[in-house]
Amino acid sequence: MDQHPTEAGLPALYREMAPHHLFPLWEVLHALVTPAPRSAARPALWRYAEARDFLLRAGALISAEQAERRVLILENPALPGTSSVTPSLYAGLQLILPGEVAPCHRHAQSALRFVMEGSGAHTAVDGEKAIMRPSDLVLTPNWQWHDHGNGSDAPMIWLDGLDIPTVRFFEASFAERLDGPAHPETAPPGDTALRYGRNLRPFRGTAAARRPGSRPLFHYPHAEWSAALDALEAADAPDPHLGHALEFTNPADGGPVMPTIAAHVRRIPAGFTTRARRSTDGTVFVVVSGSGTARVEGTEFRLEERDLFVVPSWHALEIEAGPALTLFAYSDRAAQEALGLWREGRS
Ligand code: GTQ
Repeated sequence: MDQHPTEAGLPALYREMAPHHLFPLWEVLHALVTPAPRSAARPALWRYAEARDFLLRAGALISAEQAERRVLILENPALPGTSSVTPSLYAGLQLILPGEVAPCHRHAQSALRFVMEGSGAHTAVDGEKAIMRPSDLVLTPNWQWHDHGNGSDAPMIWLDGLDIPTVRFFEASFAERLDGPAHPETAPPGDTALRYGRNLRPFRGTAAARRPGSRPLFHYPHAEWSAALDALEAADAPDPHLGHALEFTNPADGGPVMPTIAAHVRRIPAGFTTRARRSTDGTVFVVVSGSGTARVEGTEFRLEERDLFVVPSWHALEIEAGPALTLFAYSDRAAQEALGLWREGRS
């Protein structure tokens, strides 16, 4: 007896069901539940000098105030029209010219800033300025008021890393503008680091609770993280897959800097080549210093200082340093770990 029912009637059944918004899983199951990640994104590199040129041209045509945020989006070439660098993350280069202000707002999206160029402009978070220097990391966690200003005499450019596509996916976006360009000052610059930057957090119900106890810090200066990386390099052999790597943490819980975004720095010693490593968190990299080559699943990028590149989920990455390479990186690893999804593979 034939155990298999005839499949001849299926196309007709599909045609009849489709207007009722009903579809057969068995036709798509293996594309939905894949044995390993198949990223929709593609590896891509942006030369800083090229992007900077376009950004400065925009600076001559629109003010930071007019634009609200004068930013060029780094869009993944395989995700056109999505303003996404990976399916979950956004990247942009923001320019603030001397004397300009980017007005105060807050939103559900979490943001980090990594300074590419210039010194002395600020991001104010809930009314406290972080004075930004090259390669500093500054956070604006979700729903915290923030404005930017440039009191220096040179253009400031930083990388914006946000979870815009993640918030869009969850359909959870809220945003509002503050009346007036800037939040009133609530504390002098550096106040937060002095109070809570030494493994302390605000004690709830006291005057110290000006910052949220669960996420008190927002400024991770280059001087501090690079000293830590230097010490690590002097003391240890490099990890074969990562070189020397340190993650930025939230001192309140030792976890990633924000609920959706994790950030770290790496040092690949001169002449060292890392072994191939994959991870499920598509990652945006900035070349802080040095030069070398990144091989991303067959695509090769020559890396020069301040270039930016993206490695999609589960793409094997090998990095070869010429002179020692220092990299900054951010990804959605924080969200993936919270959801029990994050994995890596080392070969
Ligand atoms: O500085 O608040 O690149 O809200 C995109 C959205 C920057 C910001 C971006 C934003 C910001």
